[in-house]
Amino acid sequence: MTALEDAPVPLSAAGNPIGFGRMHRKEDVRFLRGEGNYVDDVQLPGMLYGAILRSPYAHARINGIDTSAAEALPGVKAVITGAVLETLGLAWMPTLSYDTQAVLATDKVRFQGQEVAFVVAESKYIARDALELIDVDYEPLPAVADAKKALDADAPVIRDDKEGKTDNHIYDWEAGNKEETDAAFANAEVVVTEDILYPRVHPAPMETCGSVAHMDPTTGKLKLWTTTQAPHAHRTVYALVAGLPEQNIQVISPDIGGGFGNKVPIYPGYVCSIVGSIVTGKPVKWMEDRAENLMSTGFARDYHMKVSIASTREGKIQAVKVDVLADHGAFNGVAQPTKYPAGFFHIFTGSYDYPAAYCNVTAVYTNKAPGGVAYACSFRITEAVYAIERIVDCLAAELKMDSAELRLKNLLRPEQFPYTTPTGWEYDSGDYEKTMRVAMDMAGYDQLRAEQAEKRARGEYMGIGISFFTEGVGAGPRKHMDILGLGMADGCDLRVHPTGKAQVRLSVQSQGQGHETTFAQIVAHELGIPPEDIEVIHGDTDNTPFGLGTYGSRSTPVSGAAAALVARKVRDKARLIAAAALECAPDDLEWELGRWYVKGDPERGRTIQEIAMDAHGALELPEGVEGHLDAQVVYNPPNLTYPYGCYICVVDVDPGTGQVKVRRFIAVDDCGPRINPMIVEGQVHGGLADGIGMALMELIAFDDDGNNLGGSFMDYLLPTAMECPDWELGETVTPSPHHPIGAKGVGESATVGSPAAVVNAVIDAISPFGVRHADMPLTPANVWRAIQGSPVRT
Ligand code: PCD
Repeated sequence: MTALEDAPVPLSAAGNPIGFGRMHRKEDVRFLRGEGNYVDDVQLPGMLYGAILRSPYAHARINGIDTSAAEALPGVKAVITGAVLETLGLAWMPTLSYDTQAVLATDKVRFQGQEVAFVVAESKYIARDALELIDVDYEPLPAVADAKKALDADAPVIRDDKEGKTDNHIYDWEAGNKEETDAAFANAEVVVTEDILYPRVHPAPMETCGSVAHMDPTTGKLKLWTTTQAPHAHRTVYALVAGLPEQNIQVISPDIGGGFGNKVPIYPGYVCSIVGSIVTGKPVKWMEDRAENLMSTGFARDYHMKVSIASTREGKIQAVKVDVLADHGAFNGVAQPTKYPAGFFHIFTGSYDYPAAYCNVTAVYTNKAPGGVAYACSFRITEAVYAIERIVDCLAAELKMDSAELRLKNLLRPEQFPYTTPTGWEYDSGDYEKTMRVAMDMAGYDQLRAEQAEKRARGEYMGIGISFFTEGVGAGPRKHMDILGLGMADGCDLRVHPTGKAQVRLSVQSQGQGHETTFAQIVAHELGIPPEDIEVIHGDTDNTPFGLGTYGSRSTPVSGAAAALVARKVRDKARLIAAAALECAPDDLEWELGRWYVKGDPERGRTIQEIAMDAHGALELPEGVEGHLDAQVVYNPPNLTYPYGCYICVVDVDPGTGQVKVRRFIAVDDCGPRINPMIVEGQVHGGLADGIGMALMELIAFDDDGNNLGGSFMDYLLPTAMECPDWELGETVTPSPHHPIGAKGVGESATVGSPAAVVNAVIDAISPFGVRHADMPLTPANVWRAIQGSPVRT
């Protein structure tokens, strides 16, 4: 399959690769001109505007809500409360993890920023003014914001709405073999244990969440434009929850200004806009602002991990175990396959070869916003990679061994693939050492270490951090994976028009990653139709086949496979039609890109465009071949794909201020063949910036009363170009053996792999002060405190 990359790809008349290659993004024609069409751009005649009243308290009983003054404000059309929703059976909704979540609070508020009432008015300003006229009688209750206190006997019970619930425990879950792991630890020469926090962070997409709902009172059809990464799954959930007939619901996900997992859940605001439209008979738009997005929509991580590693004195790893306390906030709103309540966390064994591993995860409710979404992470793999890559560095420090040498000693070897991990994953393919050597060569690893030694002697603190990660992306095989009972297979339809131009309909939704380009390239690669002649249609449930949506980097592994296979189906049909036109047997035909021709007589052939016309024209088609040139498939992946990579980060730390400067970042990714290398590099750039943000500055903190201290971009810091070095990217290409084009997902790789490299580099820099670990974010204050010997531990 490497040959794919090497083979020269013919160019179309427009200069685009007819197949894989660096094609400019089709969608940029509108994005770069500011002409994208986002939910907030939707304008409908008679449209009204919604706004949400949110709780100022993290925990309080609601004794009453007086909406009369708000209702009396001119321009207000409706004020909806939990009590109103109760009459419709909609005060509570299911989460994607089989929990329940309040749409509008009825009994209590359980986190600061929780939805309490929804105003519908003629303008968004009137709607916001009306919020101030709603009088809620709150009775404040003690709050628990610290997961470690959530299971204390005297902790307030948050979910007393659940019958018989007397504590804040959600679930216990385990993976791996406890006995074997304990035995390995009991006999180990070296054991290192560290408490490692992956703090709560937020996906913070550029576009916040929102929706426009229009329930047509005449036809009974609900049209919902909404910021969703999973339009089909959302439609089914609305049908199930609200009892609306599914064929009467059309979910449209237009251009989405970034998702990063934030737009996978169904939020109360979406439901309120629907109810608002039902109540008023008019379209209702609801768009949250930045503070609302940061305070109430799906957060990520919040994993308190106790990680232990056992090894020989020579550095051969023997076992790893992890104890996790997972903070889920007030409602368990995680979106992930049902069978795995802790997501894919049990991939924490990483990229190394050892026989025993075990983890157990205990999840708790706290008075914080719900979520636990897979922010640029295939269901908790970011936490897993961080745990193993941090503890391997701690082990290197303990053994006084170079961290690259320790990794090289333990990496899985190419002949071990397909490799089954001690916790049950089957890695499909990999040549890890090769990738690591490429990264080390690009970095000039030995010179960097020499430079570091020289600088240390002068009292300068330079650090080198490595992270080697393996991800499992492309959820997932139906036998193992569903969300709310919906299997994770994806449909794809392809229609070639009489003139040879095509439309491909996807079940997945793009939120910026370039599907309109890359899926056209996949079809071009299989059929030889120029990518500019192929329109990619997505994000509208009335016009696309069913599928579970875009997250966990699943589009290329699942829908990308579906697109390749549907094109191959069309190619097979085209062969039968070409044979009829050429008056020969299908077996006598040979394929070259864009054309079937007669074996041994290459002049005699039909191009795919000619075949398309034949398929719609007067040509007499063979027995059993229907007219037209189209096909559809539903693809159920046999396994996940396992992209991987090696990242090396170089930092300089100012010990006087704790300031970290990321000087270099080398990222070598292996995601199999790259459909569009330029898009892949863009994906990696974005993820690396994310990683710097999480490692060095992003944090949603809470005070003891549950007040959110990260509710604006003044407090919740995002990285800018100033904090990012010039990324140095490399690649190796190891195809997935089970994917039709060998491609693995890559959209989240850099976010998953980079935080550990940055933190490892910072700790390496300040290790002369005796520091072995400090928690993210490594802000100047936290680094300074770590240097002083009292790292901040949350
Ligand atoms: N690719 C290529 N090649 C290969 C792979 C891939 O070319 N081999 C490309 C494709 O096609 C696309 C991209 O790249 O275009 C990506 O891919 P993937 O990996 O498959 O992924 P998807 O599914 O598509 O996507 C998703 C992701 C995610 S998941 C996230 S977070 C993020 C990423 O994506 N997000 C975002 N990226 C991005 N970008 C942008 N711009 N925006 C956004 O939002 Mo999650 O779970 O949701 O959390």
